[in-house]
Amino acid sequence: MDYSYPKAAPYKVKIVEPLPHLSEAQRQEALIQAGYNVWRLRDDQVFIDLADAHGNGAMSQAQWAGLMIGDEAYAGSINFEHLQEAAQARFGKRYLVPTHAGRGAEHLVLLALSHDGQQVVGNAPSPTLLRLLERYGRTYRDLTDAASAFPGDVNLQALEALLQEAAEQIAYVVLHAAAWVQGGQPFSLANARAVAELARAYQKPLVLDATHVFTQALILQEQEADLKAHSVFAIVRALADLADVVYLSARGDLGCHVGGFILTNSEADYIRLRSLVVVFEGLHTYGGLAGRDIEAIAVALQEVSEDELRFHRGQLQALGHRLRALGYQVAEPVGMVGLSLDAAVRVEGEFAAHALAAALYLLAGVRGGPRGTHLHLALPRRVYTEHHLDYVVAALQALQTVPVPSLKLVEDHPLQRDALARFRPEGTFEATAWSPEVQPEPYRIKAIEPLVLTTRAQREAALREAGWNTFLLRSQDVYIDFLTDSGTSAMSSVQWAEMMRAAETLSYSAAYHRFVETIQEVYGFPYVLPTHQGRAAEHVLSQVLIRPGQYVANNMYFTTTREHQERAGGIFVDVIIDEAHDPAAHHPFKGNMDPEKLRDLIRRVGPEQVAYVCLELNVNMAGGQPVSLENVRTVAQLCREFGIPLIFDATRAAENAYFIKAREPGMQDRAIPDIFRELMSYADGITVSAKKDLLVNIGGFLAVRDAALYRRMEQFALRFEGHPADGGLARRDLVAMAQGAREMLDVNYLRSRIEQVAYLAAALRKAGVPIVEPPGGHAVFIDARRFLPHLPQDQFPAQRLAGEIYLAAGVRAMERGIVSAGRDPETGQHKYPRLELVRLTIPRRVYTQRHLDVAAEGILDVFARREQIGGLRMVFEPPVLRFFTARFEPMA
Ligand code: P61
Repeated sequence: MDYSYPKAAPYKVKIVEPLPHLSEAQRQEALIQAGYNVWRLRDDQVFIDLADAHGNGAMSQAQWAGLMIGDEAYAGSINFEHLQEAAQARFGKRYLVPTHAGRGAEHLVLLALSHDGQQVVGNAPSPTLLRLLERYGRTYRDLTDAASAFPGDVNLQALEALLQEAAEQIAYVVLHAAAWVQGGQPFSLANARAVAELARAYQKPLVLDATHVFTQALILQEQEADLKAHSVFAIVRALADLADVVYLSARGDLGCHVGGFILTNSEADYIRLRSLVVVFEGLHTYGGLAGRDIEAIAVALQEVSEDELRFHRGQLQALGHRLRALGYQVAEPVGMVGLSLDAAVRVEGEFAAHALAAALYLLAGVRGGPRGTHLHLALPRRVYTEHHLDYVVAALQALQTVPVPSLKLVEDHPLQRDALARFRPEGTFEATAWSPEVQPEPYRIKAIEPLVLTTRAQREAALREAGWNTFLLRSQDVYIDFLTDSGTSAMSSVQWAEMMRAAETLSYSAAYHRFVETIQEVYGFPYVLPTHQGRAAEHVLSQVLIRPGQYVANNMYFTTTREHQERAGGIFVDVIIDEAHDPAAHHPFKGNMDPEKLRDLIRRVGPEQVAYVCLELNVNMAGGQPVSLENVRTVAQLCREFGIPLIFDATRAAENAYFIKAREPGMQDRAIPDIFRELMSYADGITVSAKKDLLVNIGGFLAVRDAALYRRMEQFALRFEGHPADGGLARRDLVAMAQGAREMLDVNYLRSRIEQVAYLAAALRKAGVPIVEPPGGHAVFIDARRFLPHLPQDQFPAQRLAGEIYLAAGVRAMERGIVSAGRDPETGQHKYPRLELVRLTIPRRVYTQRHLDVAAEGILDVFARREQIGGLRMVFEPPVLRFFTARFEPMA
């Protein structure tokens, strides 16, 4: 498949940041405090913030890593050298002067290149430059040719006339990539060339403000016929080559939070700039920036990607299009940084834009940026998802029927009226009690990880290399990774902050206590033993509780769970309801145990021969199917009746609790933590792989009610895991788990997680792809038996299908069928499970809806040519858990 890339974000989420949720009453209060000026709101009062994109982007993981390798030396740091190399490579200029921000660069250039009484000329300037000019008693001549096809062009006749008339009064000519009109507009390369020629003829330096030069180059590539074949970087270089001095704010296209720099090839200019930078900024090799920030800028320069620029631009254009369709007057063409709506169309009075912004905030918690007569909607880079933008559009739609009163100025700040003025409404902002249909993710993106796109030929080679086993693929060869939801979550900024705070000390550290106390509180068990992950907890539990020859009753099986039960000498028995084995059977709680099957087992072997009952919540192998609270009560009752311990595999218990709230009669009004606690109250002990529910990348634990049992487990774990106070984990992992245990019970988070799964399922179902119904909590399972009905099970249909999906779309899935089931230890034959499935597992908080669309499209591609797909032959088979490392070849 060839993507009309970038249909989906060319990155995935690495760190999320919780969004503040305020009630309408709280928003009303915040607005009053802010004098009805949304600029005066605190950002923790704003749900979705489109007021200003500058410096509000999400950095990449490599940039965050860069923050960690800041060389905090005063002079000549390694970070400075990195920045110099990166800037030289992009812009071809030799001398670099860092500055603390864009206005620092504007300031030094102004002082280096102009003197008293002189004028600066160019296209529409930044407000920061205008304020500086005013301070030095100098002026700006804005020669923007707004009527041109490129609204950032300079009017060449006007420039020539001015140079002819008063050359000595002109200090320099500046071109802003993103002229400050209509949300940032480009100039053409031809215009820049003509400006450069004029400047040269009159010996005036040409300065390029390159803050948005990469976006500008992208637009030129799209719109100038002779630039189509050129890369964005070649165009950037061509623009930079025209200029004597280049400067930028790193808060623009580079997506950094702070910083700027100036570049030149002129030694004389450099010497002038160097003697200014030490006065106003810092030393010439750090320019008022910490080494870490310099490093983040250097990384950004290296990482700039055309796909990302294109994706951001596409997001903005789509937003403009949708708002126009709603009847808003959106300035055309859409700007490089954002778009602007004419507020006068909706509201009366001089402060219409402020009034409209206040109404939008009150309605939906969305902040736009009122500037003059227009309301600007700027889109921070890589921060918001499609759902967030859907929500914004829905809010603006609802706003159209809300009456908006005019505002009256009650406190003026002439220098910065837009940002600082206070108002009083002439009328009332009425409460609307709007209930949006779109429920966006309750977090925004804090850090991203770039995605890798491959060609079909590369994927063919990679899959061959991996022996048609998706476990053996390198993640670098995978575009969208649906292998597992285990350890693949995006952690939150709060989890990271906790990790940084955790002290790595010996023995029962503060981190251990925080972890234990949180698990005690959330899960309600007095004794908690950390393990390095879930299977380690299963190892300990099985060894301590099972006497060889005893039975263990389970609801279906999980690979590692059964492995440990059998290694301990246990006899595995499946007592799940029959519906669970039928992918087409609809049952709201397909993970339920069949109490009759359980009772039969107990009757048959005797209660003392049942080591324990192991009840898995949101049964993984059945399709992520929940267990009802009612079923849990029944099973617990049975266990108590016969004195058999009841153990939960509580790995996905939070997600199970959500299904109970959503599906079980009488549960709709209960809070998730409440349901969760009741659920847990029926178990004598639990094993947990924290790599799922708890939103961490590593970790697990055991928790029990019985002190003596805990002692035995602790002794056993010491041998294999680590000190009982860390379970073989770093202390920081303990606090990340503790924080995750709180985040996992947030109903908004759970809803957005489980709706993602349902969304993918719906896309496949609509096209007729056979899936396990109803879709579960963590994955969509494709029924390979029905997808490839012509293949016998011993030709590994699910294994083949997982390979085909990877080939088609770069999407990695997992076989859950005959390969996973393994061989019968007695007969040595394949176990031939009834379910022959491919699992598309959705990591938590990592992908956006558009990624799911792209994945679905790839799967439909495979579905369309399913009849031509043949079987596989196993050419290598390891003795246990064979699915991890077995190898296959396509049959002739
Ligand atoms: C998974 F292919 N699950 O779903 P550990 N219980 C349950 C799990 O889902 C689980 C563990 C215990 C994985 C990882 C995985 O055959 C496989 O922390 C209900 O992974 O040790 C793990 O927890 C074990 C994938 C494990 C497999 C075994 O992707």
